[in-house]
Amino acid sequence: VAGNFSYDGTNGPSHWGKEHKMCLGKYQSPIDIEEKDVTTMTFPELQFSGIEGSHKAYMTNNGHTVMIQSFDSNVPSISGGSLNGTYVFQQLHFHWGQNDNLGSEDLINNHSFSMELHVVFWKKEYDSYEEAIKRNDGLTVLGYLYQAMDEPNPIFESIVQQMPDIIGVGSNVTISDNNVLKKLVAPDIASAQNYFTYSGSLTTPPCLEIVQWIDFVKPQHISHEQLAAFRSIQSTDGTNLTHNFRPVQPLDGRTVYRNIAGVES
Ligand code: B30
Ligand code: ZN
Repeated sequence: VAGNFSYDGTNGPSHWGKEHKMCLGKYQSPIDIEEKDVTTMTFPELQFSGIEGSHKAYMTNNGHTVMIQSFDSNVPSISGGSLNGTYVFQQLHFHWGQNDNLGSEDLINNHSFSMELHVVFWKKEYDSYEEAIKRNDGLTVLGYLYQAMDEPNPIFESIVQQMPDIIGVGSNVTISDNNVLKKLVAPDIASAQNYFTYSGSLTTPPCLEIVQWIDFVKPQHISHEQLAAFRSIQSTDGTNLTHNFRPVQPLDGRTVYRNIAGVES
């Protein structure tokens, strides 16, 4: 829990730049990805390690999202793709909206999805998260878009069932499902090479411009009811955290790439 930023009023996104100058920078996230403007590219295979097996994980209400971390020695990592080096899992968290028609941070062709999952990794070469965030290639974040539907997604069963335990800011609970991390970090190996990638920032203060974004093209799904559970947690100001997405920021000449998987060699 850091800072007193929020998503409305005098601490809302348009005011973040007063205390955090970098939020006014040129390479901010999220963005609207226009498919007609992307540059196709064949990157080396994006590789996931350490996702097999179970991971003890806990979830926290940090006042601005539901965050999941692991206290397991078997930590997921990723390499390949547009990345230079190996990146180690730090945490994952969610962004959602007041209703199911909005909530994702990144947009595709100006279309909002109902929720977005961010899986945050730091560059192993820098030895710790705290050191990595001082470097311009310190982090990579995987973005998964979720569309609300009638059908529940079994991945969210334990999270939704345990949500009442983290209503208060600062509260946390051990997640009963030890496979939740694996299922959220790499839900669909068949679609894992189909992504957009671009250079951007943290989407919350301090808005550091240190993130290689990897946004998967294929949306995942969640039920309307499961999504509603996320809106039940409290925010720093004591009201319900009904929404926590930052509006899109100017692309300002940046290139967004789309990976077109090559032939395996
Ligand atoms: S995001 O994926 O671009 N939304 C941070 C990491 C990823 C994103 C945004 C922010 C980050 O590291 N923030 C500062 C550290 N935070 C972690 C956090 O997620 O939430 C720790 C903290 O406060 O003390 Cu609030
Ligand atoms: Zn995020």
